[in-house]
Amino acid sequence: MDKLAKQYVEEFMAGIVAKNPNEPEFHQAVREVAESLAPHIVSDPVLRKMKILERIAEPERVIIFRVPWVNDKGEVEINRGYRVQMNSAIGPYKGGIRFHPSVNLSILKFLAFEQTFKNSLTTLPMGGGKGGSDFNPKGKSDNEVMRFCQSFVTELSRHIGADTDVPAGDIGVGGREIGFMFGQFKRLRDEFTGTFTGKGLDWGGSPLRPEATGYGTCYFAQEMLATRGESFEGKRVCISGSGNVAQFAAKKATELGATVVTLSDSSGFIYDPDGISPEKLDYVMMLKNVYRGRIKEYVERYPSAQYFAGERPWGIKCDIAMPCATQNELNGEQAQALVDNGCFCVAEGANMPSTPEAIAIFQSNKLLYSPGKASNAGGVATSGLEMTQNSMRLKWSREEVDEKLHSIMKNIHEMCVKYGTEEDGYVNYVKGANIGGFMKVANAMLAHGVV
Ligand code: NDP
Ligand code: 2IT
Repeated sequence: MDKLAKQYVEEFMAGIVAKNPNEPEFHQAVREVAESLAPHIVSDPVLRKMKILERIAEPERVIIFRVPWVNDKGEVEINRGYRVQMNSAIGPYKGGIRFHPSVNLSILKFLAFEQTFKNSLTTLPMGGGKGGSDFNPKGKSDNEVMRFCQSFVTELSRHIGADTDVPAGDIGVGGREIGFMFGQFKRLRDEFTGTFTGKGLDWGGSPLRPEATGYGTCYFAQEMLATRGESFEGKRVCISGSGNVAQFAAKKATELGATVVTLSDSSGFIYDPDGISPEKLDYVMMLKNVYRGRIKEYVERYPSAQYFAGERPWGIKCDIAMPCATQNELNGEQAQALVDNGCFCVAEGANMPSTPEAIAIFQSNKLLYSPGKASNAGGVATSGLEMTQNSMRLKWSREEVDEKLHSIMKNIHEMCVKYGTEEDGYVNYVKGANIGGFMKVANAMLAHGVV
């Protein structure tokens, strides 16, 4: 980066940090984008004068609200609810809802910021948003989760709508929670519209939405691998997480001929040197989705596997790594361990799972490395397809949706190659995704005037 661009980044970030104190995840996400875009912005007087990036980094609206509910013991509990409506330049706010005790404004602002670029990359008309609560669904009964969701949506319903803001799932929010939220929303509004995505197949959901993030991440990885004449066939894959994204990434990677050897949760990871076969993965899905158990139970069922408490899977030898759990779950040291063990491709299923130090190591070693906003965009893209089906009041087949998802992931890859190819031919997918995602939003904002 030249001196002018560097100076722009530092001045811009000083403003962001001053205005948004104590929000490290938000600073991290914004800095990465600013570094990619700076050379472009300093050479474009219109972008600079119209303060496009400055405006993108300021949420259009943030809603914070009390979520009171009554637990099974009859006690009153109080959580905090949020919706960050980041950017609506190219479509209604769109993005998931996260229920996790760690949820705070910094995390939701980073996610909503990333979502704005990701949604633009899908080529579908969706703006960026994210919401959630510090509610912890772990150990809660279905009735408690329902009461919480009903209270959460009672307030959120004032701020969302099919043409305004369309929430979906994220960590701690899957089919069960979307069902409870949609049910309460429908009751309050007395309307049946596509205001949530990730709905059940019988009541407006899209085929393949549950699979879409994990499958899409594998489709994107396939495109990256193809640039080096490689594929998933015969490769060893380390996956972190064991939730929605991890499960379907494991399923597709296995279908494509790879051997998946790890899965994890926040307590530790399992290593199965024989590979997590389709039958074993069916067990994991039952364990996590129906019984809501812990991944360590895998080794009780399959004793040839090992469980490593309190550790992450990045020390296990693999060709391809797919972080699919949470932000900053892969640091510089772990990135170096992956590189030393011969890993040559990292496709992020989670949002911002690699720290800036880890990304620098992947890129300086010329790994195929894709940031979540490019490789995990299949989830929100299929949410966009769900919105389209809802508007048309019809349902496409699984095959039709899969074909569209596939072509969207290919398109995003092409966009990354177009904007991210460096002089030596190395594709910097971070730069490609940031510039590619920015262009459409910036052009729309320029057209709309100062709003
Ligand atoms: P789930 O709630 O289904 O699963 C989350 C998984 O990650 C669980 O295994 C969970 O373990 C683990 N995890 C969560 N928090 C932490 C933590 N702090 N440290 C270690 N492990 C953790 O969520 P998803 O699979 O939907 O989401 C995973 C990632 O993918 C997130 O980054 C999300 O933003 C991103 N994403 C999700 C999309 C979707 O469509 N669902 C779309 C695009 C991105 P435990 O059970 O112990 O908490
Ligand atoms: O991070 C994400 O892209 C999601 N959690 C999915 C958002 C969506 O609206 O489907």
